[in-house]
Amino acid sequence: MAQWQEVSEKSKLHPKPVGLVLQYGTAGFRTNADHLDHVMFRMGLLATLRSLNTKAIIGVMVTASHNPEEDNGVKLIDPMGEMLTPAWEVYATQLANAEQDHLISVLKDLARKESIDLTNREAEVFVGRDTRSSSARLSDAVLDGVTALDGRNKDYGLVTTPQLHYMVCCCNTRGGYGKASVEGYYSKLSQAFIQLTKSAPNRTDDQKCLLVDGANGIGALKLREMEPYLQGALKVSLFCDGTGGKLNHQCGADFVKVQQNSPKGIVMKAGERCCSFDGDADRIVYYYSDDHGRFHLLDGDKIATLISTFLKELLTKAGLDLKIAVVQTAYANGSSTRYLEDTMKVIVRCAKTGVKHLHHVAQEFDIGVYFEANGHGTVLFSKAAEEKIQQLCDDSDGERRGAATLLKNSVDLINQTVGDAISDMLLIEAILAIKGMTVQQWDAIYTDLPNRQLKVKVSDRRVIDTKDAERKTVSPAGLQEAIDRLVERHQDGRSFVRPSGTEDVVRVYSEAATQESADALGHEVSLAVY
Ligand code: NG1
Ligand code: ZN
Repeated sequence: MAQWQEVSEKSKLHPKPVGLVLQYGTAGFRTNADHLDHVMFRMGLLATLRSLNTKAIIGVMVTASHNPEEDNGVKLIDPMGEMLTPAWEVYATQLANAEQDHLISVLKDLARKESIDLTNREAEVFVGRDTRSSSARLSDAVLDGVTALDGRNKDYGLVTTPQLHYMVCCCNTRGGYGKASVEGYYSKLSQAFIQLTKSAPNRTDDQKCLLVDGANGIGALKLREMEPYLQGALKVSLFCDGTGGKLNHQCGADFVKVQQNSPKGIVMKAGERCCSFDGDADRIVYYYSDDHGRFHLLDGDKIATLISTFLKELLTKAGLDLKIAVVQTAYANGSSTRYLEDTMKVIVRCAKTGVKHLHHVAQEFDIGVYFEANGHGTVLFSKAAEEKIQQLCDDSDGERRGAATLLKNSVDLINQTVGDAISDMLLIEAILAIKGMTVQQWDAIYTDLPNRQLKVKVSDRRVIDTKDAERKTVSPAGLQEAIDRLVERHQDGRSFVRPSGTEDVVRVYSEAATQESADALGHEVSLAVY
């Protein structure tokens, strides 16, 4: 078939380094940008086949998120804006690792297995990229892959990861989710934010101010673009905006979360509300410095607590009987889980690391609030929940209608396709405004247990196998028993280890009653892993 010949010819322009093996992990493919040209071309091919398979538009985002500038990566977006389905992650890995001579047979195999009609010319792929210097040429390689299989493409250029998820979802739901353009995204979110903050008429100018660290990446660019749409309802002071510093270097959500410190060079006044995006703006963390100059982090767990409390209170006021749950991972601070279960009385579930796992669990509820501790998360509303909220807006009055309207505006403000730093930030700002809460009051809802995250380099991280949403190890033999013995020696101790899905390391997490104890436990467990 001529088509295969064309693919074969074009693939020679994107040769695979012999022997290079990569895996489609929790965040797609991610490695040094110099090793990714063939992967990008092949992901263009794969997205085209997935589009034919689903008869819908598929997204391809070129980004390595919080990784260093030298890295890059790629992830595919399925029709409703969600992460690529697991069976196709396997195909992605097979395709990326096929040596040049085997590429066509791997593709043919895939097409046969999935009964893909290759005579169909209806495939369409949306492509977006972050601000890395390698991203433009790598996204061109994706486009080459799409055209090699006669797919149509739309290149959105520089967009945040969640913006591309939003576009894919908008088009596949035929406008039902919003207008599929960056302007459509800005308008939808801004309108919802402005409506929500109208319920907080006494906001002072001080309360409207927010310091935002854009990680020197795409989030900074897009937030600046969005500002006029917000019509002064939020006053952003943007730093790490990409004009001077290097992407993710000593700034950004991952740096702040892991270092438990503010971005380098930022001057914070005591009590000032600050937040950091990551390199593709799908994560956010908040923080402030107190009167003694002490740094306080409000991570994904604190965000999930604030949002779920707000939504639960509105459900009560609206008299809506909807089942709300919070989905966390093993990295969630023990204090947050205890607070949510014991004080807030909401259902809490634990999922494996990687938002696709959390997303899946959240879909089981009327309202599923999911956040990784690192600040990656969103809220999902079931169709039935959205309909009930809409109905109440139309049919009720007084306090019930007021609460239903706030719920409706929250639904519109939230990017339900994936964690979104801009959307999460606006929701948090609106909640704080409506509740008249300072960042300190939000922080005081519960006190985090001191914790530590460490990385251990081992010769093969895959020897570590886990169960119980990664909270226990099953192999190598004896490791879990060793961790249990170490944990017992620390008050409020908890620790677990798991192989990273994005880096060649084993991650060690520990928490305990004091920082010294959490650090010591982390160190002891690292030695047990090594
Ligand atoms: P790995 O490298 O598998 O731990 C990291 C984050 C995840 C997720 C992915 C994708 C931690 C501990 N892990 O995964 O939560 O965000 O990157 O970006 O933060
Ligand atoms: Zn990210």
